[in-house]
Amino acid sequence: MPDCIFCAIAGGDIPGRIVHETEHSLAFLDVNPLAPGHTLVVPKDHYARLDDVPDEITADLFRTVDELVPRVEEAVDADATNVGINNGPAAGQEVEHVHVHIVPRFDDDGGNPIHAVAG
Ligand code: IU
Repeated sequence: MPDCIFCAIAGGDIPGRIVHETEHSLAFLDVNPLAPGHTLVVPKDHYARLDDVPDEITADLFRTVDELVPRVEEAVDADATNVGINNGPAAGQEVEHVHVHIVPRFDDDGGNPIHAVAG
């Protein structure tokens, strides 16, 4: 999709700090992290909303998230993670390319729930 920043990262047209890749999914560090290790997992192809994503790619996306959560926690010595999607502009989605946030959390970071994950 022209003018989509995550398509540009997935296509290698602009650099991203990529941490993992599968056939359908790409994981990279958020440029404006809410916490050290804040990672985004996206389908390589452009879909604006979660219900636009074909089932096979949704499965790959969430399998990738599931695999990455413990690795992200270990990498930054986190105690927990918030995992979330802002699905649609009214929910705070700023980049119109589906992305799952993995936000590391720490015992001493206040423990506030993240109701809307925003960068
Ligand atoms: P949101 O769920 O659409 O609100 O989150 C978008 C995220 O994408 C946000 O955390 C930004 O910091 C992040 N991001 C990025 O990592 N790289 C970019 O070039 C842009 C946004 I634009």
